[in-house]
Amino acid sequence: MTQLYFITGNKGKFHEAAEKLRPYGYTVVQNDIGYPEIQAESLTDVVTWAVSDIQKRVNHAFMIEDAGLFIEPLKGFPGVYSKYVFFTIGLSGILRLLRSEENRKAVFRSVYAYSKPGRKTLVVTGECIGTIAKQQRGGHGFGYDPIFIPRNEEKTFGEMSMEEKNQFSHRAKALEKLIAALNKNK
Ligand code: ITT
Repeated sequence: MTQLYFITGNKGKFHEAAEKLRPYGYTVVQNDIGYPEIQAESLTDVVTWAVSDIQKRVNHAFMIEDAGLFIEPLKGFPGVYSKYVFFTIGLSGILRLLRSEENRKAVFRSVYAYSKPGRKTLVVTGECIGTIAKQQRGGHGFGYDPIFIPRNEEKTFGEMSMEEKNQFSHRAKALEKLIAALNKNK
């Protein structure tokens, strides 16, 4: 088993990544050392900047992720502000903003960066298209999971097991690309 250090303070993200990567022969180790997140317009800018900051303090391989929910009728909000919005207005605040809105299209995005001393940093992305539910449903997962229904599904992510969510989530897609890139760069 190869160890992969995942620098994150989010247990939900860590558990999903650990479960997704286990069958590929990777053991994911959570490392919660924290890092500054700049205010930027894209998730990729946030991870790229964070990688250069972490590289000054960490001298082994690591990966980080920035993720967010982009809601079409809200012009992409909360997007890069997903964490702040989750802890302020929360899911009920988002549902209130969409109360009289027919268009409920949204997309979850995930960007992973993998850094190894002496190697070029790998950056991969994953997306999951779907809609925002009329109300919160389900107690699984974390964050916005109870209000997000992936395309072609009836259940919210909150009503799915981790195994189910991991078949097609934004995080799962990004991690599949990361595995492919790591195998190619071995
Ligand atoms: P880090 O320490 O890894 O930065 P974080 O909680 O700040 O953890 P992100 O910035 O990547 O994570 O994500 C922003 C927010 O988006 C996060 O707090 C969640 O509320 C939400 N989020 C991210 N991925 C999600 C998912 O798969 N399901 C539901 N909500 C998610």
